[in-house]
Amino acid sequence: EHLLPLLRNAQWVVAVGRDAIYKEFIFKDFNQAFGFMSRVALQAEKMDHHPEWFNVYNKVQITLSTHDCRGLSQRDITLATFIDQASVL
Ligand code: H2B
Repeated sequence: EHLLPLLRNAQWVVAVGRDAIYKEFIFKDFNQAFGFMSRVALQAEKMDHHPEWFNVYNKVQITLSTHDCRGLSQRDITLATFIDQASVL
């Protein structure tokens, strides 16, 4: 239980073997996780910049990269910042 805040404070890390960043988010339950995903989805559409993500129940794993430049771009940093804010709403 006390491990969850640690996980949520974890920073984005460089994805293994990729020019991309990765972070895992843990929520109380599926409803919280999916609410978070909905907020991120709306922002992703606005930005035309979309996450690679995987959800199981209360866990959401997200990888961000820019296919257009086959690496990281400012758009990834901007979306990551939004995602962090959306995760503590
Ligand atoms: N999302 C991400 N993460 N990287 C991209 O390069 C990207 C995207 N390109 N969303 C956009 C859509 C592009 O494919 C469309 C055609 O605008």
